[in-house]
Amino acid sequence: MAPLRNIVILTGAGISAESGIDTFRSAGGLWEQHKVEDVATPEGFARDPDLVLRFYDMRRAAIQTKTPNPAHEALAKLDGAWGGELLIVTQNVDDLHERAGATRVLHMHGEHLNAWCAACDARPRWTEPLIHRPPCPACGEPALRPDVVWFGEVPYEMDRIHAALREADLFVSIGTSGAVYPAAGFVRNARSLGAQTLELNLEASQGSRWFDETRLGPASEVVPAWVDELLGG
Ligand code: BV8
Repeated sequence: MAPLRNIVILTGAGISAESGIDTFRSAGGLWEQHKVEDVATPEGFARDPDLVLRFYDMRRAAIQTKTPNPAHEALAKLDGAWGGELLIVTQNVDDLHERAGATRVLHMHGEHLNAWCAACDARPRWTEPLIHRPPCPACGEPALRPDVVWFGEVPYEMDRIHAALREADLFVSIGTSGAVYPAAGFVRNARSLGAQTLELNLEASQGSRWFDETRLGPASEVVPAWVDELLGG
């Protein structure tokens, strides 16, 4: 087996669950409280922008009260120690990977702590509410929206993701249900390109059959154990 040098890690809401951030599809999860088409689509935003801005204002405020958990910390440790290529591709819009110290992180669905100006395309760092339509710091227009990828919109940096998948010896998926594309298709891309595939999740996911190995358990336990194993701890 080729020496293991290049790793791509896909993370989802499950890695932040133990930090107290709601997942989407679990009981009482975000999609039970809100209709996806109303709060996470461009059409929903056009129909009722206040509903959408309040939804993201609530989540943006909430993540700033949360802290990274041992799963985020373990990936940050791996990021600091791994000499080969490593890319953490997260579907999450929280900043817990970075707050744990990880640097090789790509937010394919955007970030809560950025706003996006529909008038001048600026993406200012943003920690405050958007409901009262604050002016864009770059152009002054009251045209800021959450810098997140809604359903029907193209995810960010797909070329960089596919380039990393092409080089990957190992593809690892952590805390995701495999319900949302194109992220849910990465395991099959990686597999067809010859990578080993490993899933770390609380329960089997919609894509479990595509993985060479699945380890079940809470991320705060299975991720540190896997990282220590990899680093030969
Ligand atoms: C696009 C940002 C074109 C906003 C999000 C093909 C087939 C069918 C449909 C489609 C298709 N292609 C496209 C679609 C349409 C759509 C889609 O996939 N629909 C689904 C619902 C069928 N996709 C799109 O619209 C995408 N855009 O396709 O553009 C294109 C494509 C490619 C190239 C060019 C153009 C855009 C999708 C992005 C939407 N935005 N988020 C926001 O956050 O509000 S998606 C959002 O939901 C998240 O980012 C994430 O991606 C998804 C939620 O999934 P998970 O993170 O997995 O969370 P979930 O709750 O589902 O599961 C949690 C898991 O964790 C569970 O398995 C659980 O067991 C586990 N867990 C829980 N606790 C723990 C744990 N694991 C470990 N430890 C624990 N403690």
